[in-house]
Amino acid sequence: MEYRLERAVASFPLPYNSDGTIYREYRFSREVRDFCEQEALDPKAQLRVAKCVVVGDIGVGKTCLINRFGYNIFSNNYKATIGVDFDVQRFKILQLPFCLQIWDTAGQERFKCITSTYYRGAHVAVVVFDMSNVNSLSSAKKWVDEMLTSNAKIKPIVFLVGSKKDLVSPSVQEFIENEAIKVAQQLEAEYWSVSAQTGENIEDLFTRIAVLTFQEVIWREIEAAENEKRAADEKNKSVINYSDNFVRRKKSSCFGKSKCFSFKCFKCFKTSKK
Ligand SMILES: Nc1nc2c(ncn2[C@@H]2O[C@H](COP(=O)(O)OP(=O)(O)O)[C@@H](O)[C@H]2O)c(=O)[nH]1
Ligand SMILES: [Mg+2]
Repeated sequence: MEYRLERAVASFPLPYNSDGTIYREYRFSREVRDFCEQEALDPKAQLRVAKCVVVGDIGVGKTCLINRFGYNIFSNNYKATIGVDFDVQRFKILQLPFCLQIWDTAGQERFKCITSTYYRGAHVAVVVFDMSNVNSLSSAKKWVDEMLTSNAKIKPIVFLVGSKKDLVSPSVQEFIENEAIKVAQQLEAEYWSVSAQTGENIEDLFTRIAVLTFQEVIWREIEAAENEKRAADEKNKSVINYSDNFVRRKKSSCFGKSKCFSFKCFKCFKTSKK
């Protein structure tokens, strides 16, 4: 069993198929790079952790996928439940440490639905189907719908993953991929074909998941910082307006000249109202 401490991501990972994605950037944006550069200099910078949930029909290969990525192992004899809720994998992206919490269902999908606690706060969802069983692809929409109703606040990034690529011939693969890409487009998801048995595309898939999720987390922080700045600017502006008014009103004062009842005069207006 292999355990890797941290994966340093050197370059922006590409999608599996450019038609099967809605995420079309091919590099980190300048704002994200600048923000991360500043954060990397800050010794008190927080550790960023994102939640990744894995869903799909029973037996499609979710647990094998997670174990191949996390520990580089594959076994035909997994129990349905692995006993822990999630696994943590560490990355270093743009010089910042980043953790992906990868949640396995622990057998709940047996009952065709998963509790909302599982989905709560998920940044990314991996919807798995079995390329050797086309029926499991038709369940993908159901899993996405269930997740969105349970976790409606912010829509997570969605990956549609065809597993067991090693079991299908090239012609079946082509057919399934065309179908799956159409489904991915409907679901606004990104499509990948992988095999946990051979390990094909597993590292690339999770690196892509980590980078897109990291970028999303950073964008949310940039937005929050901008909103905070805007609110502070608004507050300052209202203080300035208030003091402006005061100066204007002060200027129209008669400075206590006798018998002044001018409504324009700040002091006398107050006096005449008494
Ligand atoms: N040939 C092949 N079999 C796989 C692959 N991934 C999973 N399996 C098999 O599919 C079965 C179900 O896998 P599992 O990960 O337990 O499915 P889960 O119920 O979705 O977690 C097991 O017998 C695995 O050995 C794969 O990539 N290739
Ligand atoms: Mg499982």
